Amino acid sequence: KSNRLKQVFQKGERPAMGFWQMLPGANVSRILARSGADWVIVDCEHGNIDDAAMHDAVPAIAALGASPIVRIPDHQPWMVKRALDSGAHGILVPLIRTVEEVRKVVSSAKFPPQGTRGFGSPIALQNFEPEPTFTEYLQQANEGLLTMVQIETKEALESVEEIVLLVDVVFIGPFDLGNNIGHPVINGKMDVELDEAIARVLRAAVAADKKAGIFCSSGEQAKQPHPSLLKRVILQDCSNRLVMRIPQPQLPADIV
Ligand code: 3PY
Repeated sequence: KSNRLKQVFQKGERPAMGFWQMLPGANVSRILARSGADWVIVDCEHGNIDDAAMHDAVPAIAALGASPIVRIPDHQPWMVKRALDSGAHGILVPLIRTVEEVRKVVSSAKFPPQGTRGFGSPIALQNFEPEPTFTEYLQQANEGLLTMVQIETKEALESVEEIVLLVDVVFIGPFDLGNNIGHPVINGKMDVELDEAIARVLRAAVAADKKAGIFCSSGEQAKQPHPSLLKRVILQDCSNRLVMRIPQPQLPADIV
């Protein structure tokens, strides 16, 4: 199926918006995918979603035209493989620390010669329309899949200018990033050090002409202009329904 998130990125006319699925069930996926989201994150890191539930959620989302993106629990190659074999249009990788980890993730997401991904699942192949030949599939999968890593550790922040060159999207986890640099989000408020850390991620994305994204905790938050992210970030409707916006990286003049 076409990768809607990638298309929104390619057009570049507006931020992409998505929801966060933390509860299992294909009907939960359908409700989220139907609500106009460009993408739905199937959260296998913190959500109550195991491997079988992921395999139910991903095709349900894709069938409704949104992009299923799996947040894998860790950066292990076998987790990348299982998420992509389920038909995900991309992966979101949490708690990245080093450039080497990112290289490994990207390599595990691509078939040879670009990477080291193993082939075996007919499911992912059938997700492409029209169904490609085997050779076409390998090429389309390598070109089409989105690699997204979270910048939410001190180490990743310090290497973000290098990391961003390797992936499609750098995605800020403000809660973990705040905790890991010693400036946690308190009552929804970010202090100046966290704000500057976020701005650094955006600067890196702008310089590399890549996409950046961030998680927001409320609809209100997404509507408010953020000193670093301008207006469009991510929002949460209620505890289990999050809307996320991946902005065109843009910086206010006083930060550039
Ligand atoms: C964070 O804010 O740390 C996240 O990863 C959002 O889930």
